Amino acid sequence: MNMSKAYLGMPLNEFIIRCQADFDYATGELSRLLSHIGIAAKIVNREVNKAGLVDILGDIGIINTQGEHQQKLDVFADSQFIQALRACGEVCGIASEENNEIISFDNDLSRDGKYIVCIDPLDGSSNIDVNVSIGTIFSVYKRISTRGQKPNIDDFLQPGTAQVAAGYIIYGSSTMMVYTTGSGVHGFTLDPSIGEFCLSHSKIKIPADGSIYSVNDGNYHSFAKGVQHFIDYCRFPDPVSKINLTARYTGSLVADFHRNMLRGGIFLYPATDKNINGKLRLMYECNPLAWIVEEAGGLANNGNIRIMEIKPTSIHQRTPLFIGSQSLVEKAIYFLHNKQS
Ligand code: AHM
Ligand code: MG
Repeated sequence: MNMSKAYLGMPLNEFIIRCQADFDYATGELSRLLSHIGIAAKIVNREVNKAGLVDILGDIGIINTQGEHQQKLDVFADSQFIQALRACGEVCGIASEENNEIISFDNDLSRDGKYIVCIDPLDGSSNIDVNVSIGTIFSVYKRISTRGQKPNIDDFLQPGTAQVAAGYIIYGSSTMMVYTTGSGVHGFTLDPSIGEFCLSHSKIKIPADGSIYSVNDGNYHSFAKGVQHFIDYCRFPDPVSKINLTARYTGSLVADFHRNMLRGGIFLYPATDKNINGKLRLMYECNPLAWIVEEAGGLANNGNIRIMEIKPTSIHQRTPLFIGSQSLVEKAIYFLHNKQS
């Protein structure tokens, strides 16, 4: 199907249905699942937008599985996505950043569901209370276990290469949903006047090169030497090629990633003394963005292998991440391996 500019402005649900034939198994189940994610995203967006007006900002006094304080909006977003995915009937279970264990949906319809979902319902928690963009990141896999039964951990511990859909929602100056099912990356902007996500960015491609680097510079001294050399390279213009990189870092992965996707750049969260495996979670932060960036022509690597080839051993595992424009990720990997002293 030619997903040309002719589809610009088309509502998400209609676009998903029109593109259904692009899936290997066009039965409508994945389409329904994505539509339900879109509905939950609109509800979360509504709460995010009025967050300063109602009592939904702040910390609820509970530490989540990652040892981080849960914010009220985190918990709200988590319950909205759980509710939407349970209601759609295509999903038998989910893994969420906000819950220690996998959640199995124990009703007849869901038990028969073909898919599992890994989700970070509200990423960028430190930015929730200060009005900086935040996001949702999700990844969809076909279950391995038999339909009709409860899902098990093996359904979740699949490598990113097995994803059948991946996406993110950015609650920013406008709200966007960006996703791929393996036939390009498509972006939909929420039109608040009609309450619909409408196609605004068709077949997104990340520039092969870029001028932005996004890293928490405060961690510089606890990065490996190779990473420090790469950052030095980014900081100081190359006198020959006159490359002049710009630093941009919000502390919200989705916002940093989205900007770099559109403008060209690299986001890195390497291992640090405190987080020896990096900070970001493989299953619901790195894998979905890795597939999106590769589908858009970029790269995602942990310093040694493609993010999507990592064989997961636990649902909340972390990994170093180097993601973005091809030339910059290749350059970072080169520095990692060749500039260790
Ligand atoms: P969260 O899932 O608790 O929000 O943490 C993930 C966030 C990412 O959005 C962001 O890239 C990173 O943590 C920022 O971490 P740091 O504050 O260490 O730079
Ligand atoms: Mg997160």
